[in-house]
Amino acid sequence: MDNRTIVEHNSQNTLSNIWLNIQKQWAQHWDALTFLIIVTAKVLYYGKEISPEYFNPIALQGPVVASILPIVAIGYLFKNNGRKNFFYTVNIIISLILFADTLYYRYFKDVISMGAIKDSFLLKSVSSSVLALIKSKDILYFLDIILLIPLMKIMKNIERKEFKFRLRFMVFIFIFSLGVGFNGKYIYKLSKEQPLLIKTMSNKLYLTKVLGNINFHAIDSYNYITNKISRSKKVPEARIEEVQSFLKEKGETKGINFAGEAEGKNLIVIQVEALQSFVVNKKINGEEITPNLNKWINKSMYFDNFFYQVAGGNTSDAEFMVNNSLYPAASGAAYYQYSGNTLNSLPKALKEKGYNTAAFHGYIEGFWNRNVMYNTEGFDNFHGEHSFELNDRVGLGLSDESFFNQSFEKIKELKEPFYSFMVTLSSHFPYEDAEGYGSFNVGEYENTLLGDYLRGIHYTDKQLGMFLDKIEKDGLADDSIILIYGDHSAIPKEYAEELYKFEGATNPTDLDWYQYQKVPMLIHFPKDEHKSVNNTYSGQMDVYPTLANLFNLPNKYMLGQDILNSTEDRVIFRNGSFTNGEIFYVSWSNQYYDIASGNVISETEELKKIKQKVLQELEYSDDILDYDLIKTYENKTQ
Ligand code: GP9
Ligand code: MN
Repeated sequence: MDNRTIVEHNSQNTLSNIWLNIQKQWAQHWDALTFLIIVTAKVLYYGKEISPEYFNPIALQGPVVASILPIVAIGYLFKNNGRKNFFYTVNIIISLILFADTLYYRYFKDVISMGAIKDSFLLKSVSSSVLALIKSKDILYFLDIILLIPLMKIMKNIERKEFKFRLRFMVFIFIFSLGVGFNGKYIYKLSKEQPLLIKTMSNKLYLTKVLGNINFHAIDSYNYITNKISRSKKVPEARIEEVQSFLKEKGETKGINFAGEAEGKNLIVIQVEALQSFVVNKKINGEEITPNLNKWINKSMYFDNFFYQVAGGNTSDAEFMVNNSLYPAASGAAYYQYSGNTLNSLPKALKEKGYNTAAFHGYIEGFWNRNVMYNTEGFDNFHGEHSFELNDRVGLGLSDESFFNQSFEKIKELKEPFYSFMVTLSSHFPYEDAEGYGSFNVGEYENTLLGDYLRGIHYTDKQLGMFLDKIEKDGLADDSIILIYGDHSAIPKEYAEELYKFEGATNPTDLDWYQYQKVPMLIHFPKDEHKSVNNTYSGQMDVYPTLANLFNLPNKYMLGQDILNSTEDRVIFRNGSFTNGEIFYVSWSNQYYDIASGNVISETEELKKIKQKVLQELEYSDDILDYDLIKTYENKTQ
């Protein structure tokens, strides 16, 4: 053999050695490898199904592989035969989950969560139309399961080494840590980019899009189980009674003003996205920002010291308070955390009186877990994105114009008396849809966030005005109580300077910040009766008790107060800040402000006591929700 032939021969040898080695390794780990490859492909395929327009296989690959690695690791705890069966079975389970999630997505544009499983009515609605939702391409989720059968037969004849448990355990530790480490990295990155997303689970679909289906279910199950565990401890009987007598005391102060005034009337509640008080009765270049709202304020009972009290659940917290008069969750969103609770919500109480109830919001049903929570709250119907024709888009989705027009038609179909709860969408942060909002000259505020907001809220005001005028013209306003309020802040704290400049506030303090956190609230009575301005310091927690008095509903489990019958100014915020109309306590700086002078004042014994009472009330609210106490109390009385 000459030298050249020797080199060729050697390299041929190395190549065939490598090839042999690959074959050996494949024979040894074929089940784990096929599982990893196939399941990754399926999860990615599902990702494309739910996000055809934004699907990014490269970005999603890392989180998906990382989420499968811990399962692969578990497989190595089994002996050869058991491992093969384990991977095959888990593959079937994951395929079924992906398939179910795909159908659920086609129906609800959301992912199945533990809450949705508990609230099985959601699954029922999907299963009733399941055939219509299946597409032939869905076979892709299951094709491999059939094709794997002959492969398993072939591989059965190829011998594999049986490793001792110690070695298998080491492999388990290695792969598991790898998976958890990478996963941790991805989840941490997301929690930095969107700090509240994982805690509030506001947008389950987005979470699934960026972390993959398996990670979503892992996080959702983790949240579900930890919540269950933390709430599984038995509440002492004494505490149950303490909270009950507190509630009783609150509920006993029955009002005489306007009592039962609205009984039998329809109720139309409109929650307006990011509507804040600082735009009311203001003009830019001689043009009113919210001419329609201003007009209706003059025809209604208007509350000009009304605050939003939302926390981590933002929009959904506003909905939660208005329909339940319980404080938002201490962390996360009540709409997600307490969706399995028994609640004594406004729609339920009205239902008891023979009302038909419906919620309207022209956006993805699963957002903020609405499709689960509206059922828990007892709404007969939820008209979400699916119920509307998406014929006009502004901002996040269906335009307020089209939303109001289509909702009007649906409301007219409702059997009276009814309660319709409407949540608008177009004036949503970052208010960038200048084209959709239409022309409104924001003058010197052009190219600022505030300017964009003013244009957005001007647009929404116009749509709101047209809707209200229609209701009036139609005669519906004569038989209805219309209540309108803003859900939360429009200008985030980072942009506070723009707001201060607009308001001409110099050297603003925390008190100023809070004073700009007011949102408009009005109650319109038929024939413009009771038009007035009420200056009581109040907030979203007080809507339900006020309506309870007007509609003669029982006030059993409410922590807010009836504004029309209370002389007490009182707003408690989730972070422990509060005001009684004279002083304002800011929890994050632990400072008290005198509202009249704007000065910081020192804590007195009396103020300290109020502060403690405030914290106690928040704790009571948490207990009611954490331990599902309304269910306990209701069971007791049965
Ligand atoms: C979308 C909407 C937005 O459904 O209600 O919620 P937000 O971001 O304002 O809390
Ligand atoms: Mn909102």
